[in-house]
Amino acid sequence: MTQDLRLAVAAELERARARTALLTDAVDDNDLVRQHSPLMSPLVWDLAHVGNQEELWLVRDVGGREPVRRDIDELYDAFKHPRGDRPALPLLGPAEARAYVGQVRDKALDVLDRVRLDDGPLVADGFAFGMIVQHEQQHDETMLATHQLRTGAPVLDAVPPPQARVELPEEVLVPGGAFTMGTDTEAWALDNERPAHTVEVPAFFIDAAPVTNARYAEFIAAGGYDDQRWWSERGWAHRQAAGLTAPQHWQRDGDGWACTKFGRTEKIVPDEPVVHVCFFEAEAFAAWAGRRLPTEAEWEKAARFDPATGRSRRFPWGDDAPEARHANLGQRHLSPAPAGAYPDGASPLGVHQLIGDVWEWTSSGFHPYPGFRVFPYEEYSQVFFGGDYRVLRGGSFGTDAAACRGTFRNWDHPIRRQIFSGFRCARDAGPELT
Ligand code: AVJ
Ligand code: FE
Repeated sequence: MTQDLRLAVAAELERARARTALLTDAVDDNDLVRQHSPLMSPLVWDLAHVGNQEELWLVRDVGGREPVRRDIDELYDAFKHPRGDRPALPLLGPAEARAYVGQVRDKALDVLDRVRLDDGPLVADGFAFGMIVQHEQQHDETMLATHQLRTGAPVLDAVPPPQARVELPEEVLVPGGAFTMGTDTEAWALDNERPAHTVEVPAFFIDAAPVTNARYAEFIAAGGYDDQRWWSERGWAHRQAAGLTAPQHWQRDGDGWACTKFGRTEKIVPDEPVVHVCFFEAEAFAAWAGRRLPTEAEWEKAARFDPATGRSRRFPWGDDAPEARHANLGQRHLSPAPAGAYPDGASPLGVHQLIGDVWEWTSSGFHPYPGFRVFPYEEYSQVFFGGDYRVLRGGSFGTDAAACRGTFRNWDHPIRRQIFSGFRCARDAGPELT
């Protein structure tokens, strides 16, 4: 590894830690150890878990060093204790957890200084460090979702997202034909994004932007939540059992709607993407609108396919790393941005806001690509393949650029909506356009 790469890795580790500190220093100790929802860990668990993963991979595995704490691995193993049980565990307290992650970080930086970065696939291109950066950023997004579920006075601040700058068409035609899905060249891509492979995708139309609050409110006003026709069998059963009537965090406000964002209640912004809907709600909206959700392959083709060259790009706008003008990422804003706010991030075909704003539900389950190889551990992806999950793509306003790219795959249960989840619709183009 070159000195430049070492410096870049250290900067990414530091950036992730600054965000972790912001999310955990914003609340008092009582709020750190409390459970804000049975779906979430106490924030203090995420904090020490981030340090424990860093210790396991960077300090012990890459560095070959002695454990910082050999007694706590089990407490912070996500597979040993479901989130709902974590508050009752003998967890490190706030001060202990902060001291622990600091000690681990000091050792990890020392390992980074001394490691030979050409010493095998785990460290090639700084992969193990990149994996740990992404892991911390993913937990930071999870902690941000916990903040959204927290009650009480607001503690997070951010400037509002940019306004719409362009008018968008309803939908865009993506021509039929083969494209390259997944990657062999993205240095920090996780195992489930590999390998690159060719997929035949017939022509389809896809929304130019995610479905907005205004459109979603029309679905509600049209009685969409009470009309079984639009819902799958499982979706309807869940709608009934959970009593769903609107996205999470929405409340009636006169004859309109308000929503609460991180402790502040405001009128819904009509042209912002709808957020906090589950897969079943997305599916029902699409059926009501005479559309369907895109498959994962369709989403990735819309995001990466360059019709001029036939090649797949890293991002909709090209191969350059995300900048603030491209996409609403990284918790710079505490909200998705209105449709048309990021013309610089559009794909060559004119599909907007694929990256950032809201995670987008696709109709696809979570499966390995042909030729998949576990790397470096089964518990990241392999154990989830074929489970009751749907793939989400593109990242949200709470996703950091380090954990977001055109190939990045997220997944969750179809009933979940505490994540920053929205969607866009698609439809078949028909043979005459293929
Ligand atoms: C890929 C976002 C589903 O948060 O459960 C964090 C990422 N894996 N620690 C999750 C992850 C292990 C994962 N998701
Ligand atoms: Fe984790």
